[in-house]
Amino acid sequence: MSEDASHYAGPNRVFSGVQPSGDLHLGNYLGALKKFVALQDEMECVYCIVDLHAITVWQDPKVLAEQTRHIAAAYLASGVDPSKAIVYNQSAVRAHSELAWYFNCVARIGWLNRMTQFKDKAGKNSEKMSVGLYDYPVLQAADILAFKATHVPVGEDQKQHLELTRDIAAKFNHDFNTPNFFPLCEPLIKGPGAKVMSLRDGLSKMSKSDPSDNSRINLTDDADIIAKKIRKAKTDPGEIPGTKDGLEGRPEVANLVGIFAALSETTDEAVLAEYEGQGFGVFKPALADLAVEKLSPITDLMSRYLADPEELNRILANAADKAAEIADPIVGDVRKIIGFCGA
Ligand code: AQP
Repeated sequence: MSEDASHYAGPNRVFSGVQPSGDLHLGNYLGALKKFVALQDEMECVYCIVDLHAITVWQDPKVLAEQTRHIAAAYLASGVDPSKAIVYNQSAVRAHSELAWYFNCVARIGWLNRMTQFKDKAGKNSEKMSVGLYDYPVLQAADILAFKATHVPVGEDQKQHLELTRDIAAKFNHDFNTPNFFPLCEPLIKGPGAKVMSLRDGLSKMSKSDPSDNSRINLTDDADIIAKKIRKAKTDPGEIPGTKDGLEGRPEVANLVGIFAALSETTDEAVLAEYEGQGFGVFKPALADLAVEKLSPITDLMSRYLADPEELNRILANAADKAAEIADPIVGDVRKIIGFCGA
Protein backbone atom coordinates (compact mmCIF):
# COMPACT_ATOMS: atom_id res chain seq x y z
CA MET A 1 0.00 0.00 0.00
CA SER A 2 1.46 3.31 -1.05
CA GLU A 3 0.04 5.60 1.65
CA ASP A 4 2.57 7.05 4.05
CA ALA A 5 1.89 7.33 7.79
CA SER A 6 3.55 10.74 7.81
CA HIS A 7 0.65 12.27 5.79
CA TYR A 8 -1.79 11.75 8.66
CA ALA A 9 -2.43 15.13 10.25
CA GLY A 10 -4.20 14.08 13.47
CA PRO A 11 -2.66 14.08 16.94
CA ASN A 12 -0.25 11.40 18.14
CA ARG A 13 -2.05 8.88 20.29
CA VAL A 14 -0.99 5.59 21.87
CA PHE A 15 -3.27 2.55 22.10
CA SER A 16 -2.49 -0.88 23.50
CA GLY A 17 -4.23 -3.68 25.37
CA VAL A 18 -3.78 -6.83 27.40
CA GLN A 19 -6.24 -9.73 27.63
CA PRO A 20 -7.76 -10.62 31.01
CA SER A 21 -7.17 -14.28 30.31
CA GLY A 22 -4.95 -15.20 33.25
CA ASP A 23 -2.04 -14.02 35.37
CA LEU A 24 0.30 -11.58 33.69
CA HIS A 25 3.89 -12.71 33.32
CA LEU A 26 7.30 -11.16 32.89
CA GLY A 27 6.87 -11.14 29.08
CA ASN A 28 3.70 -9.04 29.33
CA TYR A 29 5.46 -6.72 31.79
CA LEU A 30 8.63 -6.18 29.73
CA GLY A 31 6.99 -6.34 26.29
CA ALA A 32 4.01 -4.12 27.10
CA LEU A 33 3.39 -2.69 30.59
CA LYS A 34 6.84 -1.18 31.10
CA LYS A 35 6.53 0.61 27.75
CA PHE A 36 3.04 1.86 28.69
CA VAL A 37 4.48 3.67 31.69
CA ALA A 38 7.30 5.27 29.72
CA LEU A 39 4.88 6.61 27.08
CA GLN A 40 2.27 8.20 29.32
CA ASP A 41 4.34 11.37 29.75
CA GLU A 42 4.98 11.69 26.03
CA MET A 43 1.58 11.29 24.35
CA GLU A 44 -2.11 10.77 25.04
CA CYS A 45 -2.34 7.07 25.99
CA VAL A 46 -5.30 4.71 25.86
CA TYR A 47 -4.68 1.41 27.65
CA CYS A 48 -7.41 -1.16 27.32
CA ILE A 49 -8.15 -4.43 29.06
CA VAL A 50 -9.32 -6.37 26.07
CA ASP A 51 -12.07 -8.58 27.49
CA LEU A 52 -13.72 -8.97 24.06
CA HIS A 53 -10.49 -10.56 22.88
CA ALA A 54 -10.32 -12.78 25.96
CA ILE A 55 -13.67 -14.44 25.16
CA THR A 56 -12.37 -15.72 21.82
CA VAL A 57 -11.46 -18.71 24.00
CA TRP A 58 -13.65 -19.86 26.89
CA GLN A 59 -13.64 -17.62 29.98
CA ASP A 60 -15.54 -18.55 33.11
CA PRO A 61 -18.23 -15.82 33.57
CA LYS A 62 -17.76 -16.09 37.34
CA VAL A 63 -14.15 -14.88 37.14
CA LEU A 64 -13.99 -12.65 34.05
CA ALA A 65 -14.73 -9.40 35.93
CA GLU A 66 -12.20 -10.31 38.62
CA GLN A 67 -9.55 -11.10 35.97
CA THR A 68 -10.28 -7.75 34.36
CA ARG A 69 -9.66 -5.97 37.67
CA HIS A 70 -6.51 -8.05 38.05
CA ILE A 71 -5.10 -6.60 34.80
CA ALA A 72 -6.21 -3.11 35.84
CA ALA A 73 -4.34 -3.58 39.12
CA ALA A 74 -1.25 -4.76 37.20
CA TYR A 75 -1.36 -1.65 34.99
CA LEU A 76 -1.64 0.67 37.97
CA ALA A 77 0.94 -1.19 40.06
CA SER A 78 3.40 -1.07 37.15
CA GLY A 79 3.11 2.72 37.17
CA VAL A 80 0.32 3.52 34.71
CA ASP A 81 -1.32 6.62 36.16
CA PRO A 82 -5.09 6.88 35.55
CA SER A 83 -4.87 10.67 35.79
CA LYS A 84 -2.57 10.61 32.74
CA ALA A 85 -3.67 7.55 30.75
CA ILE A 86 -7.14 6.18 29.97
CA VAL A 87 -7.44 2.68 31.52
CA TYR A 88 -10.73 0.89 30.81
CA ASN A 89 -12.16 -2.43 29.67
CA GLN A 90 -13.03 -2.97 26.04
CA SER A 91 -16.57 -4.33 26.43
CA ALA A 92 -17.63 -1.07 28.12
CA VAL A 93 -17.07 0.88 24.89
CA ARG A 94 -19.33 -0.20 22.01
CA ALA A 95 -17.18 1.45 19.33
CA HIS A 96 -14.80 -1.55 19.35
CA SER A 97 -17.41 -4.09 18.27
CA GLU A 98 -19.11 -1.78 15.80
CA LEU A 99 -15.92 -0.82 13.98
CA ALA A 100 -14.78 -4.45 13.98
CA TRP A 101 -17.87 -5.35 11.93
CA TYR A 102 -17.14 -2.61 9.38
CA PHE A 103 -13.55 -3.82 9.16
CA ASN A 104 -14.75 -7.40 8.65
CA CYS A 105 -16.14 -6.06 5.40
CA VAL A 106 -12.82 -4.41 4.50
CA ALA A 107 -10.31 -7.13 5.47
CA ARG A 108 -9.84 -10.03 3.04
CA ILE A 109 -10.05 -13.69 4.01
CA GLY A 110 -6.63 -14.29 2.43
CA TRP A 111 -5.12 -11.73 4.82
CA LEU A 112 -6.51 -13.53 7.86
CA ASN A 113 -5.48 -16.92 6.51
CA ARG A 114 -1.88 -15.76 6.76
CA MET A 115 -2.01 -14.90 10.49
CA THR A 116 0.47 -17.15 12.24
CA GLN A 117 -0.88 -16.52 15.76
CA PHE A 118 -4.19 -18.16 14.83
CA LYS A 119 -2.33 -21.13 13.39
CA ASP A 120 -0.18 -21.39 16.53
CA LYS A 121 -3.16 -21.13 18.89
CA ALA A 122 -5.49 -23.37 16.89
CA GLY A 123 -2.91 -26.02 16.01
CA LYS A 124 -4.60 -29.00 14.40
CA ASN A 125 -8.00 -28.00 15.83
CA SER A 126 -8.72 -24.95 13.70
CA GLU A 127 -12.17 -26.25 12.70
CA LYS A 128 -13.19 -26.33 16.36
CA MET A 129 -11.97 -22.84 17.24
CA SER A 130 -14.36 -19.91 17.62
CA VAL A 131 -14.89 -17.59 14.66
CA GLY A 132 -13.83 -14.85 17.10
CA LEU A 133 -10.35 -16.33 17.49
CA TYR A 134 -9.92 -16.33 13.71
CA ASP A 135 -11.23 -12.76 13.51
CA TYR A 136 -9.15 -11.56 16.48
CA PRO A 137 -6.76 -9.40 14.37
CA VAL A 138 -9.71 -7.51 12.82
CA LEU A 139 -11.03 -6.61 16.28
CA GLN A 140 -7.50 -5.56 17.19
CA ALA A 141 -7.42 -3.24 14.15
CA ALA A 142 -10.77 -1.78 15.30
CA ASP A 143 -9.38 -1.23 18.82
CA ILE A 144 -6.47 0.79 17.48
CA LEU A 145 -8.32 2.69 14.77
CA ALA A 146 -11.39 3.56 16.86
CA PHE A 147 -8.93 5.94 18.53
CA LYS A 148 -6.98 6.77 15.36
CA ALA A 149 -3.96 5.66 17.37
CA THR A 150 -0.63 6.46 15.77
CA HIS A 151 1.63 4.42 18.08
CA VAL A 152 1.12 0.92 19.44
CA PRO A 153 3.51 -0.49 22.07
CA VAL A 154 3.45 -4.30 21.93
CA GLY A 155 5.71 -7.34 22.10
CA GLU A 156 7.19 -8.82 18.94
CA ASP A 157 4.45 -11.48 18.72
CA GLN A 158 1.99 -8.76 17.65
CA LYS A 159 4.02 -7.50 14.67
CA GLN A 160 1.99 -9.33 12.03
CA HIS A 161 -1.31 -8.17 13.53
CA LEU A 162 -0.16 -4.55 13.39
CA GLU A 163 0.79 -4.96 9.73
CA LEU A 164 -2.78 -6.16 9.15
CA THR A 165 -4.08 -3.07 10.99
CA ARG A 166 -2.09 -0.88 8.61
CA ASP A 167 -3.44 -2.81 5.61
CA ILE A 168 -7.03 -2.41 6.83
CA ALA A 169 -6.53 1.33 7.44
CA ALA A 170 -4.97 1.81 4.01
CA LYS A 171 -7.70 -0.20 2.22
CA PHE A 172 -10.47 1.70 4.02
CA ASN A 173 -8.84 5.05 3.15
CA HIS A 174 -8.45 3.94 -0.46
CA ASP A 175 -11.85 2.24 -0.98
CA PHE A 176 -13.81 5.19 0.39
CA ASN A 177 -11.50 7.77 -1.14
CA THR A 178 -10.78 9.32 2.26
CA PRO A 179 -6.97 9.63 2.14
CA ASN A 180 -5.38 9.65 5.60
CA PHE A 181 -8.71 9.31 7.43
CA PHE A 182 -7.12 6.49 9.41
CA PRO A 183 -3.43 6.75 10.33
CA LEU A 184 -1.09 3.90 9.50
CA CYS A 185 0.00 3.15 13.05
CA GLU A 186 3.59 2.70 14.05
CA PRO A 187 4.38 -0.38 16.14
CA LEU A 188 6.66 0.31 19.11
CA ILE A 189 8.30 -3.08 19.45
CA LYS A 190 12.04 -2.62 19.68
CA GLY A 191 14.07 -2.69 22.84
CA PRO A 192 14.99 -5.27 25.44
CA GLY A 193 12.07 -7.42 26.51
CA ALA A 194 10.29 -7.32 23.14
CA LYS A 195 10.29 -11.11 23.07
CA VAL A 196 10.75 -12.89 26.38
CA MET A 197 11.02 -16.63 25.89
CA SER A 198 9.89 -19.53 28.06
CA LEU A 199 12.23 -20.47 30.92
CA ARG A 200 11.89 -24.10 29.82
CA ASP A 201 12.34 -23.67 26.07
CA GLY A 202 14.26 -20.77 24.58
CA LEU A 203 12.48 -21.18 21.25
CA SER A 204 8.91 -20.66 22.56
CA LYS A 205 7.65 -17.34 23.85
CA MET A 206 6.77 -16.95 27.51
CA SER A 207 3.00 -17.31 27.52
CA LYS A 208 0.04 -17.37 29.93
CA SER A 209 -1.29 -20.47 28.23
CA ASP A 210 1.87 -22.59 28.53
CA PRO A 211 0.80 -25.59 30.64
CA SER A 212 4.04 -25.42 32.66
CA ASP A 213 3.96 -22.73 35.36
CA ASN A 214 7.75 -23.08 35.57
CA SER A 215 7.98 -21.71 32.03
CA ARG A 216 7.06 -18.20 33.19
CA ILE A 217 7.44 -15.73 36.04
CA ASN A 218 4.00 -14.45 36.99
CA LEU A 219 3.57 -10.96 38.39
CA THR A 220 1.92 -12.64 41.39
CA ASP A 221 4.88 -14.95 42.16
CA ASP A 222 6.60 -14.31 45.49
CA ALA A 223 10.37 -14.03 45.95
CA ASP A 224 10.86 -17.74 46.72
CA ILE A 225 8.93 -18.86 43.68
CA ILE A 226 10.77 -16.43 41.40
CA ALA A 227 14.14 -17.68 42.73
CA LYS A 228 13.05 -21.31 42.31
CA LYS A 229 11.86 -20.80 38.74
CA ILE A 230 15.09 -19.04 37.74
CA ARG A 231 17.17 -21.76 39.46
CA LYS A 232 15.28 -24.38 37.44
CA ALA A 233 15.44 -22.42 34.16
CA LYS A 234 16.92 -24.45 31.34
CA THR A 235 20.52 -23.53 30.46
CA ASP A 236 23.54 -25.47 29.21
CA PRO A 237 26.84 -26.59 30.75
CA GLY A 238 28.75 -23.58 29.31
CA GLU A 239 29.59 -20.24 30.86
CA ILE A 240 28.35 -16.72 30.14
CA PRO A 241 30.16 -15.58 26.98
CA GLY A 242 31.78 -12.16 26.58
CA THR A 243 29.99 -11.20 23.36
CA LYS A 244 26.67 -11.82 21.58
CA ASP A 245 28.38 -14.19 19.12
CA GLY A 246 28.79 -16.55 22.04
CA LEU A 247 24.99 -16.71 22.45
CA GLU A 248 24.54 -18.24 18.95
CA GLY A 249 22.72 -21.55 19.22
CA ARG A 250 22.13 -21.00 22.98
CA PRO A 251 18.54 -19.62 23.03
CA GLU A 252 17.93 -20.27 26.73
CA VAL A 253 21.11 -18.46 27.76
CA ALA A 254 20.32 -15.61 25.34
CA ASN A 255 16.87 -15.34 26.94
CA LEU A 256 18.21 -15.07 30.50
CA VAL A 257 20.76 -12.47 29.44
CA GLY A 258 17.98 -10.54 27.64
CA ILE A 259 15.75 -10.65 30.73
CA PHE A 260 18.64 -9.39 32.87
CA ALA A 261 19.28 -6.54 30.43
CA ALA A 262 15.59 -5.56 30.21
CA LEU A 263 15.08 -5.60 33.98
CA SER A 264 18.23 -3.60 34.67
CA GLU A 265 17.54 -1.25 31.75
CA THR A 266 20.87 -1.93 30.11
CA THR A 267 22.01 -3.85 27.03
CA ASP A 268 22.82 -7.51 26.44
CA GLU A 269 26.40 -6.41 25.73
CA ALA A 270 26.72 -4.73 29.13
CA VAL A 271 25.38 -7.83 30.93
CA LEU A 272 27.77 -10.08 28.99
CA ALA A 273 30.70 -7.80 29.81
CA GLU A 274 29.82 -7.93 33.52
CA TYR A 275 29.31 -11.72 33.74
CA GLU A 276 31.80 -12.98 31.12
CA GLY A 277 33.24 -16.34 32.14
CA GLN A 278 30.87 -16.82 35.09
CA GLY A 279 28.87 -20.00 35.49
CA PHE A 280 25.10 -20.16 36.04
CA GLY A 281 25.72 -20.75 39.76
CA VAL A 282 26.65 -17.07 39.90
CA PHE A 283 24.46 -15.65 37.13
CA LYS A 284 21.13 -17.22 38.12
CA PRO A 285 21.13 -15.98 41.75
CA ALA A 286 22.05 -12.48 40.52
CA LEU A 287 19.16 -12.61 38.05
CA ALA A 288 16.79 -13.89 40.73
CA ASP A 289 17.76 -11.03 43.08
CA LEU A 290 17.23 -8.51 40.29
CA ALA A 291 13.84 -9.97 39.31
CA VAL A 292 12.65 -9.95 42.93
CA GLU A 293 13.88 -6.37 43.43
CA LYS A 294 11.98 -5.16 40.34
CA LEU A 295 8.83 -7.28 40.58
CA SER A 296 8.11 -7.47 44.33
CA PRO A 297 7.00 -3.84 44.64
CA ILE A 298 4.59 -4.41 41.73
CA THR A 299 3.19 -7.58 43.30
CA ASP A 300 2.69 -5.80 46.64
CA LEU A 301 0.95 -2.82 45.04
CA MET A 302 -1.26 -5.10 42.96
CA SER A 303 -2.54 -6.76 46.13
CA ARG A 304 -3.36 -3.37 47.60
CA TYR A 305 -5.33 -2.30 44.51
CA LEU A 306 -7.13 -5.66 44.40
CA ALA A 307 -8.22 -5.24 48.01
CA ASP A 308 -10.57 -2.45 46.83
CA PRO A 309 -12.51 -3.83 43.83
CA GLU A 310 -15.07 -0.99 43.98
CA GLU A 311 -12.35 1.59 43.48
CA LEU A 312 -10.99 -0.35 40.48
CA ASN A 313 -14.52 -0.56 39.05
CA ARG A 314 -14.87 3.19 39.46
CA ILE A 315 -11.54 3.93 37.75
CA LEU A 316 -12.49 1.65 34.83
CA ALA A 317 -16.00 3.11 34.44
CA ASN A 318 -14.76 6.73 34.46
CA ALA A 319 -12.12 5.92 31.90
CA ALA A 320 -14.63 4.06 29.69
CA ASP A 321 -16.63 7.31 29.45
CA LYS A 322 -13.49 9.18 28.40
CA ALA A 323 -12.62 6.47 25.87
CA ALA A 324 -16.12 6.60 24.37
CA GLU A 325 -15.83 10.39 24.04
CA ILE A 326 -12.88 9.86 21.71
CA ALA A 327 -14.02 6.73 19.87
CA ASP A 328 -17.74 7.42 19.30
CA PRO A 329 -17.26 10.45 17.02
CA ILE A 330 -14.62 8.57 15.01
CA VAL A 331 -16.97 5.63 14.47
CA GLY A 332 -19.77 8.14 13.73
CA ASP A 333 -17.61 9.54 10.92
CA VAL A 334 -17.02 6.00 9.64
CA ARG A 335 -20.80 5.47 9.44
CA LYS A 336 -21.14 8.64 7.34
CA ILE A 337 -18.21 7.65 5.11
CA ILE A 338 -19.77 4.22 4.46
CA GLY A 339 -23.02 5.96 3.58
CA PHE A 340 -25.53 4.50 6.03
CA CYS A 341 -29.00 6.02 6.00
CA GLY A 342 -29.40 8.35 8.99
CA ALA A 343 -25.65 8.49 9.76
N1 AQP B 1 6.71 -13.43 25.84
C1 AQP B 1 6.46 -12.16 25.59
N2 AQP B 1 7.47 -11.28 25.44
C2 AQP B 1 7.21 -9.96 25.20
N3 AQP B 1 5.95 -9.45 25.10
C3 AQP B 1 4.92 -10.30 25.26
N4 AQP B 1 3.58 -10.13 25.24
C4 AQP B 1 2.96 -11.32 25.45
N5 AQP B 1 3.88 -12.28 25.62
C5 AQP B 1 5.10 -11.70 25.51
C6 AQP B 1 2.93 -8.85 25.02
O1 AQP B 1 2.02 -8.63 26.09
C7 AQP B 1 0.92 -7.87 25.59
C8 AQP B 1 -0.36 -8.48 26.05
O2 AQP B 1 -0.51 -9.77 25.53
P1 AQP B 1 -1.93 -10.48 25.67
O3 AQP B 1 -2.14 -10.96 27.01
O4 AQP B 1 -2.97 -9.60 25.15
O5 AQP B 1 -1.86 -11.66 24.67
P2 AQP B 1 -0.75 -12.62 24.25
O6 AQP B 1 0.26 -11.92 23.41
O7 AQP B 1 -1.46 -13.72 23.59
O8 AQP B 1 -0.06 -13.06 25.62
P3 AQP B 1 0.22 -14.51 26.11
O9 AQP B 1 0.84 -14.48 27.43
O10 AQP B 1 0.98 -15.25 25.06
O11 AQP B 1 -1.20 -15.09 26.29
P4 AQP B 1 -1.79 -16.41 25.74
O12 AQP B 1 -0.93 -17.51 26.25
O13 AQP B 1 -3.17 -16.41 26.31
O14 AQP B 1 -1.74 -16.31 24.26
C9 AQP B 1 1.06 -7.81 24.06
O15 AQP B 1 1.60 -6.55 23.72
C10 AQP B 1 2.06 -8.88 23.77
O16 AQP B 1 2.82 -8.56 22.62
